[in-house]
Amino acid sequence: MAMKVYGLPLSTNVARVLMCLEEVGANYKVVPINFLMGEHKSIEHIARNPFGQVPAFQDGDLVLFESRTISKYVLRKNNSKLLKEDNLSDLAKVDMWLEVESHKFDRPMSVIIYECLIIPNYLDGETDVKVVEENVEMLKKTFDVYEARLSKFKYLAGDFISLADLSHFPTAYNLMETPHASLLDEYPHVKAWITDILARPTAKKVAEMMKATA
Ligand code: GS8
Repeated sequence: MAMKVYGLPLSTNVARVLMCLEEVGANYKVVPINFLMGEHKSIEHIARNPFGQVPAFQDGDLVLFESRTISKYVLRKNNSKLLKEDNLSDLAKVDMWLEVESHKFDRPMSVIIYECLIIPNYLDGETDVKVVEENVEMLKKTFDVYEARLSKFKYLAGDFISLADLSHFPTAYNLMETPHASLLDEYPHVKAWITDILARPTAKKVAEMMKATA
């Protein structure tokens, strides 16, 4: 039976899961959840994700939420090498950089995306420039660390690609659509690493799905 992902691919947290499903060639189906109709707050959806958010995920009787947990489940189920589960220290590094992605990259980027893309394009409002500047400063501190790391290793956890890298894909893809994409010119190793991730066939496929639902 096909696994089900509830949410629209344009949501970065949904796209993260889709990327993993594509990486392992899984049989899956996207079940759209319409935010404008408030479907994410419906009783049916709250039963899948008690925070009333997307994604939610179903594989038979198993129902999960939290995109990074779902991603790990999908990769483990398919014995993917993207978690490095056969090597305890590599796996610890994958987990560590995945935490960094969640707290030090995704956090400022979510605000930047909301202010620069969602507010003007979907909510007919104005970007709060001060809030964006504060979050760009936060992002730069993260990129300083990434630049140093990626000047020594090809990928974040080491010289192997992992979920820690791929997990950046949806938000990095959106960064390129904001006026702050040029920030990457100050970070050549980070720019090359993001270019490499975005060039993966799975990233291109999910990017098309994101565009189609934007
Ligand atoms: C965050 C989910 C989330 O913020 C995860 O799955 O990784 N830590 C969780 N989802 C947003 C959509 S952005 O992709 C969402 O559902 N927002 C609607 C809301 O909070 O009401």
